Amino acid sequence: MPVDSRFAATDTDVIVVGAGFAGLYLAYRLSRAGYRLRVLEAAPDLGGTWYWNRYPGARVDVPSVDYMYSFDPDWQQDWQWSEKYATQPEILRYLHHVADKHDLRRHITCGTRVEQARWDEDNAVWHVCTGHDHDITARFLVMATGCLSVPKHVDIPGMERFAGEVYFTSRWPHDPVDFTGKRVAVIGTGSSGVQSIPMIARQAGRLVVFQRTPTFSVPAGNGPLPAQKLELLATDEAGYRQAARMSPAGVPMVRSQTPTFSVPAEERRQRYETAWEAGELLVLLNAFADVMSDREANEEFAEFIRGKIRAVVDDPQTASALCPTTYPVGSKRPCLDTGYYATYNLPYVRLVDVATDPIRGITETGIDTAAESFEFDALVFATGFDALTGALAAIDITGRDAVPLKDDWANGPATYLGLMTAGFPNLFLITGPGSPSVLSNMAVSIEQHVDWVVDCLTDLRAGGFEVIEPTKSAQTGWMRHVDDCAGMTLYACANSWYLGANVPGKPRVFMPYAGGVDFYRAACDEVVARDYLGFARSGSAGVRCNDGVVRRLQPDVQMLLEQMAAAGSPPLESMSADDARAFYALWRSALPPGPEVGEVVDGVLDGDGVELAYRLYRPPSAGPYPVVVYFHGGGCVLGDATTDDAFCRDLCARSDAIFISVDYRHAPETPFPAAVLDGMTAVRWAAANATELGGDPGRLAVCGWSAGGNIAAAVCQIARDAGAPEIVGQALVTPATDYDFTRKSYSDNADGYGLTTSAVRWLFGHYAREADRTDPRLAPLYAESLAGLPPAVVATAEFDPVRDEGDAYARALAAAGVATEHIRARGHTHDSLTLVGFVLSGAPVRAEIADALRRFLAAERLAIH
Ligand code: N01
Repeated sequence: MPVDSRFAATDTDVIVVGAGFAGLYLAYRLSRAGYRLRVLEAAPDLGGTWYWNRYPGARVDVPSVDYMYSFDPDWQQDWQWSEKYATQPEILRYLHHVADKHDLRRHITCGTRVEQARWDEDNAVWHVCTGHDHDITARFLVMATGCLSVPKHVDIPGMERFAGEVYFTSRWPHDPVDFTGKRVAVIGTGSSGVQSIPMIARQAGRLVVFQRTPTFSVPAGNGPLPAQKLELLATDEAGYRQAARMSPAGVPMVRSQTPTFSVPAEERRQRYETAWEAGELLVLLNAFADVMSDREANEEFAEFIRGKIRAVVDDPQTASALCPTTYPVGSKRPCLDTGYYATYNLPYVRLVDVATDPIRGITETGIDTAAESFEFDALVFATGFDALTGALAAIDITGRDAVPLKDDWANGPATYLGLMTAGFPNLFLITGPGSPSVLSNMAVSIEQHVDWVVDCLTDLRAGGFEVIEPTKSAQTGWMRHVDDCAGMTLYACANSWYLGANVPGKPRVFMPYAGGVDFYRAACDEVVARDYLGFARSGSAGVRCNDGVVRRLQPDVQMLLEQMAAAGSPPLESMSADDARAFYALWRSALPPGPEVGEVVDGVLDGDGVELAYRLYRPPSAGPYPVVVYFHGGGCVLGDATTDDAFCRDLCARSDAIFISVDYRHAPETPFPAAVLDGMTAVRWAAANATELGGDPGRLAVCGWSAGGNIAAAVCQIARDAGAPEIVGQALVTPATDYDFTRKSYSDNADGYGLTTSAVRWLFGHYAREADRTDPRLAPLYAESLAGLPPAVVATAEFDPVRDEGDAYARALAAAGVATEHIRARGHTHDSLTLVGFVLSGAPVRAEIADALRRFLAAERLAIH
């Protein structure tokens, strides 16, 4: 069933480059969907990475039962893995078995390297040139070229001089290599080195390992297939596979929600032990929620692993050299090993730390380092790959207007969903940069991509389209989201191949999608459900461009909103004020606790005959401190002095100031202006009692979130007009400043982002009357003048109903000559900045707010003293 086309006829409908795991599944799906296809493979046989990487010890590092196709549910009848982690020959046999069983070989041409691919705009076809056929045309080109398929060029001088045997783990000979009694060097200690070194040591007479960067490696605990997994599969295989698809990394697993330091040291140690004993990389990095995001948490875990290394390796100097200390665990891909560290206890195995004794060059007989000359019979290079983009760059691909892909990606790859790239119509990438790929179980990610691509071709055909291409803005938005995901992690802290840092001259860009397989899949599905959002399509049906950005929220904010939507919380406005308070208090108390501070004291302040409860946070440093009076959020209806606990702790620790969170009176019992009057009472009390509280009376600021921001702004105006107390700075976080419901943000962000417009109306209705609307104590934006107010930092959030009034207040302050820093928090919601420990992407914004407070408070100190 060829594609119905008004465009030029083509030799075939689809050309697939590569006959590895992805190419085989493409052949299966495309042939079943009725496409004419050709799979072109450079190697003499199918298998991709498993064809080439046949070095001794080569194994999968995801459990075998997870690393297989799920489209064929018959595996229990016709395929059984022999071990928890299968060897390369077994995996290759499996791929041959799949190809034979589903008659896929007839689509594959082996020994055929694709050298060039050119998009022909006039005829809407790809011209593909190979070493053999000069030109094959196809409507669609799918790159199933693998993420780790092009070996990195070895940049050690003298390579050509060595007279002995030379091997590359990524291009291992098919005939057995016998190292018996030989002097062997292995260069490189990534996964390939770690797997092959113990095997080579079994034969070699002498083995020297040249290590540039030590790795974190976990004992695989290889052996029989894990009984628990087998049982789950036997009971409900479909459910098991679905759980893998909806998991963070492609193996059924629940994302840890527990921050490391939220549990005592002994429990942490036990959890580390359990993760270690599991012998699974994905389990390891899921020991705690923040292993990959919090430097301190990561360091504790890294030290646990270093302890394991030191416990195995006898020689303390070698053990120390094998312990990674220069990058966080997980930021370079960890390894799974069998007896790796113990190998260094063998008397004829030696480690040379290239970091301290660099390789000068390769000689005719061996390797010279700065300090020593070594003689070898064989050199083994386990030096890695030009990852993720290497295989694409190896082909001369030119797109629209004859632009080469290499030039287009000169500053790093840019894709939409990791599936396509703007300017290159009908070119699909399987597990391309910008998708989870190497951070996930490749089998699951490959299947998802192949399914998406083939379903897309089917949808194009059904819709009368021939050509599809992402829009620039969709792609830019996606890449920003990819960056946002990576930005919440520690991945940038290592010189890894994830970043291209292993290849000299390669742009340093974090390439995979770090948000997780589950969230990634949701984005891909959403794009389709929204009629191919972010794509332009054309064909006999005409041209349809559905421009748009699929992910504009910060990734963790998106996850939180999805979780909340799934939990189905009732809307505030459906509750009584009391019920809403109880509900709100429960939700805020479930938040992670926030950082440690020096001291937390609950008290009651007595000012002007009004008693107000407060919670005081003192920094851990030595005082006296500046003092910040804080007003909590909750629309002047909900919340109390404790409901913003984590946020106050965070700001206290960051700004090194005392924070006093005040429990002002709430509506509807005591409506406007009670909250503002209480705010003034609290500020006067703090100014009068600063010294007794350990504070510095000359350095007083206010801060508030949401309705608390409104109070803080109003208090500054009242204090200015009264001439006292002196307030030296104001930090307003997503403040309400005029409750003008006609503003655009009230309609743009009416629903779906936590705080809804109807909830703001409900809160406003409890707090104030329409007649109060222009009172500056309710609507500080209505003040006659904003001149003379303390310097301000105003943080507004993109997806917040009250965004526009916060923006307007920041502009008005600046226009009135008030020193104003306006932070527009991209991808944030009304409350996400306050969700410390939950919304990591809020941390940089909180840091900016705290920095501003520090400056306000420090400047005042200089002026006074
Ligand atoms: O490659 P690598 P790999 N002088 O880049 C060193 C997958 N895989 O083939 O870290 C001296 O990790 C380099 O040092 P440094 C898996 O995803 C999976 O081992 O750059 N040393 C590093 O130690 C894996 O992560 C399995 O400082 C030099 C090593 O060589 C990925 O493939 C098995 C050097 C390269 O390590 C890549 O693993 C194998 C030089 N000039 C691979 N140049 C499974 O288990 C480089 N190095 C499924």
